[in-house]
Amino acid sequence: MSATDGTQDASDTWGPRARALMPGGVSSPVRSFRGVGGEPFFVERGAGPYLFDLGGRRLIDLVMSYGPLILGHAPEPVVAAAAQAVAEGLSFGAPSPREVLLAERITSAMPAVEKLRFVNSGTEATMSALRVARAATGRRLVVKFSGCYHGHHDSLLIRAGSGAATLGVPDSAGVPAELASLTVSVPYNDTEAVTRLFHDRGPDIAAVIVEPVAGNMGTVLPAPGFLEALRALTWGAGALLVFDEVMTGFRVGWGGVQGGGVTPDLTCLAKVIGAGMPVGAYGGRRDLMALVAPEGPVYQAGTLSGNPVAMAAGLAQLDAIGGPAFYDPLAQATAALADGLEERAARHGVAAVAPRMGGMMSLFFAERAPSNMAETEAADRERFARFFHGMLAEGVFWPPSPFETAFVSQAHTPDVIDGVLAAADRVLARL
Ligand code: HOZ
Repeated sequence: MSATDGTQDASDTWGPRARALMPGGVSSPVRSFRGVGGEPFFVERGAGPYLFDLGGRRLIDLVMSYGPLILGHAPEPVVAAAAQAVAEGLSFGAPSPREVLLAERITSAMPAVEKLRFVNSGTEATMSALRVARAATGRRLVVKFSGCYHGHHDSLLIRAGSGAATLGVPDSAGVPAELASLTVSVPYNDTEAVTRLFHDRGPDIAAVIVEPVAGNMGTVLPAPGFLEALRALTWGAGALLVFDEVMTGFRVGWGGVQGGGVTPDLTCLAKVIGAGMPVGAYGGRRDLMALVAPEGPVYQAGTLSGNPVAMAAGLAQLDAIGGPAFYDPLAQATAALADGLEERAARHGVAAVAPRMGGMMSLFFAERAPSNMAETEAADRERFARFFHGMLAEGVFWPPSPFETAFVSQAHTPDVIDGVLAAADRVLARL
């Protein structure tokens, strides 16, 4: 659909039509701007670091489809690979070589992922990983952390972050209490609470699932020793450690957060490995993945899983990234943005912190970086909403919730970062 195709050319004509037919007028709740007020714009196209809306605006994009677009919008090698795959057939329902090639790239970058299964989203990946964990251990209980978001399946919509936190429904309606009681949520970074839980209920715990750098309550970093403690506790109790690297995988480094040394039993991936196409994967120890059908008794399937166009896009993106050397410049660009925002906020007397890791970061209007959900909730949300709308008016699209992460891509060159900072300077001066 083009702004110039003779239909309609502005978001305020599409919004009512969308809201008449789709809940909130959106296909995923966080897009509705409910966390900041107002109505979303409609996108015409993306290019590099920019989104172009139907009103003719060019916006510097820091949402970047919530993470997959690490090379920017519509990067030439990814578009070319996807276009060629489209020409060769949209879906086969049979194996094709690109699945093997993408699996080889992922497993060589993440040695703990010895074997994997492609799915269509992060939600499917975490849902399936928990099924494997329960089958492998014969236990039912799952431990998660408040503010972590692992997709929208029933077992994990418990004290969930992202849109669920933004809309005030962290424990979604429609999840049976019996099922919810099988998930225990504890505060992120609270090693003592997890230790107590293992002391009390260790033999019942099938798995601990964690975002090893949290990105769905804004960006919250793991405290030193937190992930190591989870590893030790799960090992000690015969439970599995599941890293949800949907956001961090191939985003904070070539080997994800687990490249830093803590090895999970199972890993969930999506976003960057699909380059913006609907792709997810779960994988891990060979003996665990041997439980998955058709090798084992854990059933999990998908007509579109391993889709050839999605595989082609993901493969082209990982090949363009190339390896670990890609990530230093990305982290530097992100740090330049985060440091620059903190400096400008301080200059204008606005309390703000910008935690960052690799190509992800947040801005919290708070005195110090939050370490858990309660602290992210305590940051000034009203001020965040004014910052968001101020930036949008200045031509910068920041994530429309303090419980989302901003993403920097390779296309966010120093001049683009300078443009964001110049806009932020004007906005922060008025906050
Ligand atoms: N934090 C979400 C993805 N992990 C944002 C995307 C969405 O819910 O639409």
